[in-house]
Amino acid sequence: MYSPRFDKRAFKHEVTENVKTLFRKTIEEATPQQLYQAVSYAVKEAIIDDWIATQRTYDKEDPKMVYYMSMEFLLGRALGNNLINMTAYKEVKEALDELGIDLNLLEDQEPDPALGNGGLGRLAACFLDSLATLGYAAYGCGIRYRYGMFKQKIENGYQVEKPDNWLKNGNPFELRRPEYAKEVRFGGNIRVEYDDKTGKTHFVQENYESVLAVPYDYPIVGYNNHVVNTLRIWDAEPIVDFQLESFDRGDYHKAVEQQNLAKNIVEVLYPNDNHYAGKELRLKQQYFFVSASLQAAVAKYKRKHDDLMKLPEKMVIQMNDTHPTVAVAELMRILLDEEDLGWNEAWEITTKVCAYTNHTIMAEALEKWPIDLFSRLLPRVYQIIQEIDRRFLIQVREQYPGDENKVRKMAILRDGQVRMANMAIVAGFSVNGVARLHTEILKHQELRDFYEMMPQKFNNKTNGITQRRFLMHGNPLLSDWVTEKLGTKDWATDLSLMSGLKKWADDKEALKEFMDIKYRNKERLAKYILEHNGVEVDPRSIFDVQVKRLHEYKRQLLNILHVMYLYNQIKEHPEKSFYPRTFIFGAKASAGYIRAKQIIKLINSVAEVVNNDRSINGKLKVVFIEDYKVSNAEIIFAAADVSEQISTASKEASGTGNMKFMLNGAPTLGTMDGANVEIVEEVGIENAFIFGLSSDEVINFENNGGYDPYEIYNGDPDVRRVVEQLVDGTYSHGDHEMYRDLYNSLLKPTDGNRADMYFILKDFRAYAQAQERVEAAYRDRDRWAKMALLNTACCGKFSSDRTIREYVDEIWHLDHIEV
Ligand code: 26Q
Repeated sequence: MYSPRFDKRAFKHEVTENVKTLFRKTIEEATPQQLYQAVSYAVKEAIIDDWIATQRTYDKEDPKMVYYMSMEFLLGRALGNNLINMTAYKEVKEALDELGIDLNLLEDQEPDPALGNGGLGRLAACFLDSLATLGYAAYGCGIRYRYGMFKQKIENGYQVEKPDNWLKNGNPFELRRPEYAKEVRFGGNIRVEYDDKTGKTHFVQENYESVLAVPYDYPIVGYNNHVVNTLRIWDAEPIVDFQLESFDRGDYHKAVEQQNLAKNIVEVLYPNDNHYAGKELRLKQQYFFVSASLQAAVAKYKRKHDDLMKLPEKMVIQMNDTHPTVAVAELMRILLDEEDLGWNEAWEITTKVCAYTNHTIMAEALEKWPIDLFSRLLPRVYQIIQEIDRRFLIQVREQYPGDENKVRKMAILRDGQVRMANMAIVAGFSVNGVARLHTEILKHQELRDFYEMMPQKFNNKTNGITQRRFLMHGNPLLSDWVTEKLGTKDWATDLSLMSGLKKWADDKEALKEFMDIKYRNKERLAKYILEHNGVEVDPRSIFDVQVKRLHEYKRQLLNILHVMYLYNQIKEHPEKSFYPRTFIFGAKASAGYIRAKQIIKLINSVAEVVNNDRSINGKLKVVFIEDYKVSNAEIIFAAADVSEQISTASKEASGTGNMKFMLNGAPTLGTMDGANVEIVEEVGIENAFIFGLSSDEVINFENNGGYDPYEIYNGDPDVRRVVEQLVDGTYSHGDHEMYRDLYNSLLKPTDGNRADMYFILKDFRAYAQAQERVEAAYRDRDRWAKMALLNTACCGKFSSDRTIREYVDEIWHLDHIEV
């Protein structure tokens, strides 16, 4: 078993001491924030010993390591999660109780480190948790943004973005490591030097600007195994000391510029989710952390080894989407220019080290950098990309003589752009999608030419989530119940054991306990909603939840149009029985995504009308939860009855929220998209509510110019009615223009897009019918309880532990370690 981490008395003493030395206060005098800090430092104390021991083990055993490179790590709060993974949560809670401190209140003092947008960033965080838990050597590599994802306020129904100054009270868990700082260079020109003696050519970057990348290390605590891995996020500092050097030399301008460059680079996370923005600063961010991370990785390797050809035996780089794919060319640069290898050697190493994960097929998310911008900022890296492209196209022409169409589609450099995905595929030894359907679409549609040329690179790794955060921490009641019913806590590291719950699926008593827990979690969420939104919701109503980033393809608009339809029904047929429902939304819209913001406003407008209509007796409530983030997500998943996963089929690469709902016993109401397909496969279609066009049907329509929404509009009076209500003032205090753009988007081609691009009207009737099936199922309490329980029981596949095992076995080939 586990050695006790916390001697209760010593821990209490330490907390008391910390409050004294940090704040010169007693426990009674300290503010909750100060207590949070004091407790966190005491917890960090305990982590540090394991951290040191883990790193010492790595030093000794020299295992192969994965560098998970990502622009985003959406970690969520550390304190509670660290205690869970140290298996010390309950003891610490007790110890604090004895000091008169409520651990939950302290946890709420911690700002969510929100260094990510949504799915891709949270996936990276789940992967780090699983890597540490399974005992693999891993580094997360990223950026220490001064401002993470913005905080969302809703003012007058509109989203307002507020800066997220998450570091303002310091960060107890991080460690600054100035001794590992690296210089990163931008711009200037490349001088070619020929060395007569060696016959070698050297490429020297001149007139560049540079910054100092300074790493901050963040402990990643494995579950119950003393492994502590590292997330290394980079801060930028000016390289020239402003006062003493440049200023005195009169080079004032350059000094100011470098100061600004350093400040700007890590200032803020781009809040775009699934959308490319060709901003120079974004490219600077990418190169900044990639270059620093690679310099550090190669230096680390060289401390122990001198044969660079064997680098692939000790490290693998996983590129989280195309955002860090400049790593390909940067590694080449380091090997060619700094390590003096020849092209063939450098290429052999690079192509054995780099692997790429694709997270989207949406055209607007593909990174294509203008060549002039790219080559100006990264002149040497650009030269290298030219050479990679040149050699690759020779191969294409060899394999497909005369097929210039292939060349056009597969080139890395084309039409004045650098296509990052193409570079990642050409250089990577592995290309993976994130759910089976998504990978199939990549192979046979989007990346077909590449798949035909190099099928061996393509593979699928269906996403997963960590049950430690999303069940043990987020849903302690259900967590304890599962442990009791299974007679073991081993599901914490082996989620397939959940299938043992199936035997309770017809046990009345067990089902009642299960639903009682759901009810208590709904009460907890109702309290949160009352405190944060001032709206009262009834925990006996069906909690129907859609929480995720706001995007047209995710179809929050379909959901709210359906709410408008239900409201019409209730008003028109007050005599008809209607099971009370609460529709809960949570979503941030990218700051510049106007239409997404209109949808948020619409949801809030519908909420205002519906929630204040006394005539419907509270049968329908609509709630928009402000500032959806990891910490409130944990509470929301635990309380959900219905999981809305209604993206236009083929558009959602995987989804991971869908898995978190399933884990917490909420059946999926969704399309056959992303990982929903595999969820249904695990739980059985009778335990989900599936509707709508298939991905093949969607793709077919798309290839044939779409469909005619007027067919539906004219043929279905219920649809026509809600669409008209967008412009008749019902939800806009008589303003007919407020939602005109949404109205137009459904019926007319706009900005070169097809009408109803996301098939909202086309799928509306099928969605409404699926919602009717939800209501019927919910009325039958036993049937519903069984369905809900079976969702929890069948979620085993969706642990990120399973995903990581697959990455390790099929891509990374890491050595297992024990501390
Ligand atoms: C790109 C260029 C410039 C600025 C921003 C971006 C950018 C940022 C974030 C592009 C895309 C993203 C995020 C994508 C994302 O979260 N994708 C989701 O990844 C999940 C994990 O694999 C999947 O489950 C989701 O289906 C997918 O949408």
